[in-house]
Amino acid sequence: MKKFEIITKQTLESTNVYARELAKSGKRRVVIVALEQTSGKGRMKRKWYSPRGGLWFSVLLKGNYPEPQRLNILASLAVCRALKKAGLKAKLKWPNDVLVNGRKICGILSEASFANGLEYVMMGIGINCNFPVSKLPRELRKGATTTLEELGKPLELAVLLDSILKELDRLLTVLRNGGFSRIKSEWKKNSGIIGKEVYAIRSGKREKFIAMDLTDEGFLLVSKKGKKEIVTEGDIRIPL
Ligand code: BT5
Repeated sequence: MKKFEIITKQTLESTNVYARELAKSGKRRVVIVALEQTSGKGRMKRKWYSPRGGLWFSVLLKGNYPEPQRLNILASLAVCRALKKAGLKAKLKWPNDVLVNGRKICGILSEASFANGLEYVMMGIGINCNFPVSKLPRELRKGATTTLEELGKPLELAVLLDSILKELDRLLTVLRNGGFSRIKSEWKKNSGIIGKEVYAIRSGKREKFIAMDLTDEGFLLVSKKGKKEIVTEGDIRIPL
């Protein structure tokens, strides 16, 4: 694997914000890890709670890389593979979640800068690891889980990080060799939603569809009464 430079900080506002600063200073292949984030970011200006014990990091890449939507697919698959190796029954949920037993264990925020063409991309990955779910706000506890809750024992963050970076590197190579369809089919196998009913939640509106496929851009292809539609943003909920 081509090496990543790894920078670790005790506390950061957000590893994605810090990565953006590093991108300006010319770094090309860096991983920024924070032991705790004070203002972790989710999509659409949402908050990501990042207490001590979790694995909070951003992977910054400069060069010819795919756009954030495809990166979300790739990064979530890398996390899924690594969590499975750690003994967890990880599943994928479009666009950017990894779940265990139906609960969110990981969220991903991929971003890019297009100032002069594609300048850089980053994948911000947050995994709830060595803390009890009671460290999260009450309203999130039912829908969230941590490796500690699932495994009943702590796991080594450095080992998990290394395993994710290896999987990411492998998947980036597959992608460079034109293999997004292979990534898509592994993603679909691990998502369990294809062919099933899902709710798409966009701009506060909820609509029921059948999930059909992933598009080559990493969007979700759905259908309703035989009419196909591409979901490019928002959230997916799986009916109970
Ligand atoms: C995400 O957004 O899931 C993307 C999260 C990305 C976090 C990483 S950590 C490293 C890097 N640095 C950052 O600042 N961010 C990235 P979204 O799909 O919008 O989900 C956000 C929603 O998940 C929130 O509105 C809450 O409902 C819920 N949530 C917040 N913190 C959580 C946690 N620790 N575990 C589970 N759910 C959480």
